[in-house]
Amino acid sequence: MSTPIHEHKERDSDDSAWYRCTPSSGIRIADTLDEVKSFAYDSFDRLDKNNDGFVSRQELNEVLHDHRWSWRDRSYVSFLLRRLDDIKAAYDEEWGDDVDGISRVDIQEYFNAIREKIPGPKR
Ligand SMILES: [Ca+2]
Repeated sequence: MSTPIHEHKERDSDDSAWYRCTPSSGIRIADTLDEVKSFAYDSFDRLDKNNDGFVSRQELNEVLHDHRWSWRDRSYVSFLLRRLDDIKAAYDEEWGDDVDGISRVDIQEYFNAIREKIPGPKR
């Protein structure tokens, strides 16, 4: 685990500055979404600390305040936290109402759906 050399202020990682930078560019927003999706997928096992198959609000909040994660990683986590309700509703697991968290399937369904709404070239 590396030691952060320079930390942005908490406000920066907790807010959507990087997202606001791309107000009109569908292509760049699409790239950002792809980055968040890749992060959520690649880091799922690390985010799901109790290995129940869901990344819960609490687990995301812990990462958000864990400075061993880079500010960029935490900005992705912040993105996921703000959209947690939307993401977990993307796919109905039969026990979905009981779990305040998102599964890999939720992530896949959510980003597939949101990607359809963004103008710009599809890959
Ligand atoms: Ca979990």
